[in-house]
Amino acid sequence: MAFRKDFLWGGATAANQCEGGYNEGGRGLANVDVIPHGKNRSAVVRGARKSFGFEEGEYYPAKQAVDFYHHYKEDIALFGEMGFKTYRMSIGWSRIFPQGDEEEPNEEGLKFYEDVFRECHKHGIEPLVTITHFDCPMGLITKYGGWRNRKLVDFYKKLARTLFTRYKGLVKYWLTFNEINMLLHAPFMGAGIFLEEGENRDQVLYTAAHHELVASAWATKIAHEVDPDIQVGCMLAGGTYYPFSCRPEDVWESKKDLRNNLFLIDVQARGYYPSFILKEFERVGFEIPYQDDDREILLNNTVDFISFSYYASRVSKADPDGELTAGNIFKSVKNPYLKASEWGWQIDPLGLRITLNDLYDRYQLPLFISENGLGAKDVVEADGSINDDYRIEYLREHIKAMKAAVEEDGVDLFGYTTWGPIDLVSASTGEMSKRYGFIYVDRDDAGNGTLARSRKKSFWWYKKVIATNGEDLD
Ligand code: BGP
Repeated sequence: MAFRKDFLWGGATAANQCEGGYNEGGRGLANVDVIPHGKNRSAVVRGARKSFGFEEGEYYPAKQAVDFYHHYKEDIALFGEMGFKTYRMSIGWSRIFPQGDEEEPNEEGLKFYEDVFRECHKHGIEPLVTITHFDCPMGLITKYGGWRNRKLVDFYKKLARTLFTRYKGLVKYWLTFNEINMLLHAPFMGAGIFLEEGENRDQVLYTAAHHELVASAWATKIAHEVDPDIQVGCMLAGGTYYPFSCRPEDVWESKKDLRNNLFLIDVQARGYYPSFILKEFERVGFEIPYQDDDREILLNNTVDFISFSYYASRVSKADPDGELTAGNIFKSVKNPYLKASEWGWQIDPLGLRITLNDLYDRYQLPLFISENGLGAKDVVEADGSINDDYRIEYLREHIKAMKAAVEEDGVDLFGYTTWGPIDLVSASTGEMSKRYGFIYVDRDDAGNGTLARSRKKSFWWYKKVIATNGEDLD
C-alpha cells in the first residue's frame, strides 16, 4: 500500500469563503468581508484600491458565502459520509477578537469553533486548522495599517495562545498563515495592507513578511508549550517553475523564481533567512527590522511539517515576451505542453510529483498537501445529478502523482485535503460558479439560490478513494 495507514484524507476550506454570518455572534468586520465581487476585486486584493466597508452597487460574496455558519452540522455530516479523516478549515480572527486588539476574546466566537470541532470528532474527523486564511480584522487595518505594523505580532500571539489553550485536546494540527508567500502578490488579502501612492513596495511587504514570520515562530513556540502533542505547519502557495527552454538563461530564471517563492518557508523550516534573499534585500535597500529576540525565536521554533497548495506549475523565461496564462493569483508564461482549466490554470499532475520532491529534498520534513483541485463550471441535470467527470479525472491524476512520489521517490507525505470539498466562494474572482466541490451548493455569482446541498458524482468517487486508502482510483 502506497499511503500510510493513518493517511489524512479530507478537504479544505477557509472561513471567509464558506462561513458567512459576517455580523453574527459578535463577529467584527474583516478585510475579506470588504473585498467585492467583480471588476474592482483584483485591485482591492492587491491593495491598490482602498476598501474599508461596503459600497453601494458592489456585491460582497463573503458576507453570506455558503453559510457554513448555519449549515456546519449538515456539511460535516456529509464530510463524514465521504469518510474524511481530516477537515482543514480556518478561524475567522474577528470572531474571536472582533477588532483584533481587545483584551478579552469573544466567547460566542470561541464557542462556535468549539462546536464545529466537536462535531468533526463526532464523525471521526480530525480538524486541521489554519489560524489565519487571508483574514485580518478591519480594526487592525484602520488603527494599525495591517501587518506592516509590528504590533500585529502581539495581537496574533494573543490569538494563537487563546486558540491553543481553548482547543487543547480538540485540535492537534495547526497551520499558522495560509499561503504565506501570497502576501507579496496580494497584500490586502494576505496581510491587510493598502499600498500608499509612491511608497516603497518592497520595504512595506518585506517588513510585513518579517512580522508574519516572527508571529508564526511565536505561535509554534506557544503551541508546543501549551501542548507538546500539537503539530504546527507552514503553508506555501506551491508549484514548481519550469524553464521555458534549456537555454541556460531560462534555466537560471526558473531557479531564481522557485527559490524566491520558497524563501518565506525557508525561514519557517530552517529558522533563518537564506543567503540569496539577504543579497536581494541588500540590492533593494531593505533591512530586516529585527527586534528583541527575533533571531532566536525564528531559529528555535521551526515548523513540524510543511504544507502547501498545488494547482499548477509555472514557467519562467529570461526574456519577458512569452504568452501569459492565468494562475493562482498571478499570471505565468504559458506552457505549450499543458491543457488548462476554464480559468486558464494549467493542469499538470506530474508537476505535483516534482513539487513534492522539490520540497522534500529541500527540507526533509513531513509534507501535507493542504489544497489541490479543479475549479470548474458544473451543470445540474434535470434529475438533479451532477456528472463532474472532469473533476474526478483531475483529482485521479494528481493522486496518482502523489502516490508515485511516496511509493517510488520515498517522499514522506501524511495527508491530502482537496480544495473546497463543498462549493464555496472563489478567492481570486469572488465567483460561486468556479466550483471545486464534491458537494454542490445552490447559489450563484450574484448570491441567488436556496443554499441547498447535493452530492455530485465525485462525492461517491472520493468516498471510495478514501475507503481504499487511495488504491482504487477508478
Ligand atoms: C488558494 C487559496 C484558497 C483558494 C484556492 C483556489 O490560493 O488558499 O483560498 O481559493 O487558492 O483559488 P480560487 O478560489 O481563486 O480558484
